[in-house]
Amino acid sequence: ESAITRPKGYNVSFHCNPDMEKHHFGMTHPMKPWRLTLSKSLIYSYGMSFAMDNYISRAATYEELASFHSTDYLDFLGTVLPEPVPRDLENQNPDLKFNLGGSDCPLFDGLYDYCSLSAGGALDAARKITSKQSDIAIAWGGGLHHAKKAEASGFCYINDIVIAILELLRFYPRVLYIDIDVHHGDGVEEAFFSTDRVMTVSFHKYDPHNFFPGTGALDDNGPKNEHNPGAHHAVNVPLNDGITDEQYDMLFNSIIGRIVEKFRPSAIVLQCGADSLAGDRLGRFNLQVQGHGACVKFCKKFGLPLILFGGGGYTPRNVARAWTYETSIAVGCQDNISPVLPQHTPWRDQFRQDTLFPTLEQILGEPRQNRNPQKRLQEIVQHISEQLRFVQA
Ligand code: ZL4
Ligand code: CA
Ligand code: ZN
Repeated sequence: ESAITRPKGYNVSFHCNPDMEKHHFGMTHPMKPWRLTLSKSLIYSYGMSFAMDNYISRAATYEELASFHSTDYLDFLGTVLPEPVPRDLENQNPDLKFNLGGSDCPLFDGLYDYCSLSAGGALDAARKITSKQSDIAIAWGGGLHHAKKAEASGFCYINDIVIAILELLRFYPRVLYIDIDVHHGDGVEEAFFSTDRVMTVSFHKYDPHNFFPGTGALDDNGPKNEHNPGAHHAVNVPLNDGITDEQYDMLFNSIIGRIVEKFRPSAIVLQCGADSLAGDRLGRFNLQVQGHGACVKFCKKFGLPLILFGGGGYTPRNVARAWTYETSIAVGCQDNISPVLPQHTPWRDQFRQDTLFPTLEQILGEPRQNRNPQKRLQEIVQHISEQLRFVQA
């Protein structure tokens, strides 16, 4: 831990709020805000807080939420109350208003506070970037990419990412959004579908009938009308079960490398959903902490203003490992931290193994079968290269 010092020549800020982490979606719901507490405790155990500017994020105001969301939706979100007897089975709610109250997006105590704290952290991160007080801003409580203008979806109620990007667009001509959550970043894609100032790129498991949300095909690239400025500005990387670190790294580097060259973004927003890790309760990939973190390393290399958001991640011990490693990459101490978890880490037994980098065998026993033939990955890169011929900075 003594090896952790402030990065030279740049600033990293870290945005969180313990009040957000105490909320509960329900006993057996996969989304556990407590994973943020576990992540933070590992990050602090490594001494990384001394290398960053640490902020308790505030709640976003109604007006800030309304920069993207409809006031009808916000007014309803602000007044609905959880039912006295929680209902779990989906078919028992015939008409959900704004998709609120089903099993994916339940109504729980303090829901509005939870949402405004997530968005507040994302906005604080964006403002540290635009005021040039930070070069990299981290908000692991953000990244809720499925929320729509007037609809909750897939555990997401308020789209903190869209709100943060709208803030960046007040200062920067072009923003690149990259999403490595195992699910398609549909809410962010839709929000910026008709503009050429935001390019959205999502890597995800794609199986239209069997995996949520079912969108994000390779040829879903924005409005089909060539006169719409958003045409060609949505990039989708549909993947299958079992993709490995090596394959993901090859894809990520060649696709993001080409995009940065062509689109010339002024800032990058990276959604680091940790459900793309091996062993995730909802995920299907074979990514390790190293492979997930390699995406953060690659993005940092461009030296552009960078925001790191969280997102999915349903096996809390692995979420905490990934976001800890990625925080270390942001501050540049990744080669100085011990791969053995610090002795004094709170809840150390939660981690099962005492390493930051468990092997696939340790995580899964038997790794998931890889259903991504190399030839298909080459076709994906080829399609995207051709798509980028239509993109100009
Ligand atoms: C659960 O155990 O695929 C919710 C959701 C609640 C508690 C008990 C209720 C049992 C898995 C998921 C009934 C659950 C039925 N509980 C859920 C089409 C579906 C309708 C809802 O990472 N049922 C919907 C959403 C996805 C669907 C993924 C990812 C978010 C993010 C960013 C969102 N929805 C089928 C499923 C459980 C539950 C167990 C669940 N829901 C798994 N996948 C979904 O991208 C944060
Ligand atoms: Ca994704
Ligand atoms: Zn996800």
